[in-house]
Formats: sequence, structure tokens, C-alpha cells
Amino acid sequence: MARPRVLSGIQPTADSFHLGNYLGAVRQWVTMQETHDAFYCVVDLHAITVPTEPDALRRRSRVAAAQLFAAGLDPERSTVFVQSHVREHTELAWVLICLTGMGEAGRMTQFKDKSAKFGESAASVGLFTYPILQAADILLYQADRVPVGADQKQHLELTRDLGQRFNHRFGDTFRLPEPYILKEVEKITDLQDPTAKMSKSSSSPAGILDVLEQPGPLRKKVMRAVTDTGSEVLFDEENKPGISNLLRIQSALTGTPIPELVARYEGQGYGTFKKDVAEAVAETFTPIRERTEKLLADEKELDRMLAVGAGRASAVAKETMAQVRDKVGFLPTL
Ligand code: AQP
Repeated sequence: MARPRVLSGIQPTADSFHLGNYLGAVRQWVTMQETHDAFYCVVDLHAITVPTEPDALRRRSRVAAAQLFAAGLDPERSTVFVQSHVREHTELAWVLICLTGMGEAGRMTQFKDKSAKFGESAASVGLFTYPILQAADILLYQADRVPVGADQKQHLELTRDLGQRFNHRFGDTFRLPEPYILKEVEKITDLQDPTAKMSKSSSSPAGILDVLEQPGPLRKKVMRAVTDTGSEVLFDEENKPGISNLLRIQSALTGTPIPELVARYEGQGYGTFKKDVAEAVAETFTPIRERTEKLLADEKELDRMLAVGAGRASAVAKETMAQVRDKVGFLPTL
């Protein structure tokens, strides 16, 4: 039987992924390549929904791709590609935009959060239609599962709605994808503001743990993470959001269940616990950083790997798009 298909994407919006991206998404991607027909993309078209310098975009797209391979994606088993290399993403997005109601798009909370930064009228139309492009990314590949963090739940609901609407109006075309969200790591929070999600664009440098950061600064940041009053290491999201976030991180990185960690650090205070978290973060990130640096040292080879991914992705995307064109009523090109 054919393996279920997985599709996910990540934005090249910073010079490094952070711990939230890694635990909430990339680590699942690596695991899922063992059991799924895997498609993963660096979503550069999404990145330009906010003002972006061309040189920064080029650099960050390569850095993002290199980190994906360095984190364990195997180019033989996973199709890793850059979104803008496959033209069908924008083409399908347009068709889906025409099926989306203004009110429906206006309910997307990520747009509200992100546009608040510029003021809603200064935000681009691209930022407004971001979730529809995301729906196109997913539907184009007939994905069964989409591993993401909790912040993407609403966008996946829109994806299913649009897929269903298209199928209903034009006949069965798209597979409806299920989100794949690991509860334990669905929202890694900012070290300085443990109620907010750790985010490339909105966390302060002290609140974010970057995959490509050196072990020294990483350790320092964990040791300086905002903790809560009291001194006991307990999992209590409401009263101890800082310690609870660190417990979630430590549990995910070491594979130790949270109750076991709580028992281990009983009576030891925050210091010992934080030191161990810092160690686990540095140990996880160091080999990924080293492999990323190696991959970036040979840009030609990295670009070649991405071209192979784009070729495989295009073959699938073209097939879906041919059906869509015909069903919508576009004339064939002779
Ligand atoms: N803090 C987080 N905890 C768990 N998962 C997270 N993800 C992001 N932050 C966390 C997941 O990472 C994947 C890729 O994210 P993205 O690049 O599409 O951008 P995002 O979700 O908007 O993340 P950022 O860091 O906040 O980026 P910017 O600042 O560029 O918008 C997604 O699966 C996401 O759920």
C-alpha cells in the first residue's frame, strides 16, 4: 500500500530556526520521513508577505534548506524544495483566493496579530491572503498529514474548507489533510515572556533559542530565562509558565516524561534544573549547527540538492494543477 503523504513548510524569515520551529515542526518532519511520502518546502513566497531584502531572502532560503538537511532530512527519502521553484503554488493560490470569502479570510488570527505591527492598512494584501497560499501548498500535493505547531491550526481548518468547497463545486479533486500536532510541543514559549510563543520575528534575542547559536550564548539564555516565584520545579502552566515551558523543552529533548523530571529535581531549586536544560539544548543544536555550516560552505551542491527536490515536487504539482485547470474551465494550451 502507498505510504500516506506528508507536506509541511517553513519560512526563511530569519538567519536561524529556533527551538519552537525545531520541536514543533522540523523534528517531526525527520521522524515522518521514515513512514510517509514526505514533501517539505522552504516557503519563500510566504516570506515576502512582509518587507524583505532580496539578499537576506536569498541567504535565509539557503540557510533554511541547509538546516533542514542538517537536522536529518535525507534527500533520498524526503523531497525538500523551495516553494517559488514550483510555479503551481501561486497558480493554485489564485484559484483558491477566488473561492474564499472576504469575511472568512478576515477571521484569520495570524493576520490580525502580524498586521497589528504595521497597522492593518499598511499590511500587504499578500499577508492577508497568506493562509490561502498555504492551503494551495498543501492541497497541491494531496497531503494526508501536515505536521505543524498549534499556531497553524486555524490555517489548516481553512485548507480543509477550501479543499472541500472545490471538491463540492467542481468534483472530487483534493485529498483533505489532517493536522498533525504533538500536544507536548505544540507551543514552545518565549524565555522572557513565557506566555507568548517563541517567534522568529517577535521574540527578543534573549527570549529565543536559535538552532545556529553557539553553546555559550544558548546556555546563558536558558540560565537567564524568566522563572516564576518559588523555587520548586513543578509543572503548572497557569502559575509557573516559565518553569513549565522549560520542563516541556527538557522532556522533549531528553525523552524523559515530565513527572519523572519533576521527581528528579525535587528539593534542588531552579539552578540545577536550568543547567541541565541548557546542556540538553546545546547538545542538540551543536551537531545541527556544524552540519549546517558544512552544507553552506558548498552552495552549488546545496542548490543542486534543491533543484532535485523541485523536480520531484513539480511532477506532483503539475498533475494536480492540470486537473484543476480543466475542472475550473480554463481552455487547454495546445
Ligand atoms: N513557538 C513555537 N512552538 C511550536 N511550534 C512552532 N512553530 C513556530 N513557532 C513555534 C512551528 O514552526 C513551523 C514553521 O514556522 P513558520 O516559519 O511558518 O513561521 P511561524 O509559525 O510564523 O513561526 P515564527 O517563528 O513566528 O516565524 P515568523 O516570525 O517568521 O512568523 C510551523 O509549523 C509552526 O507552527
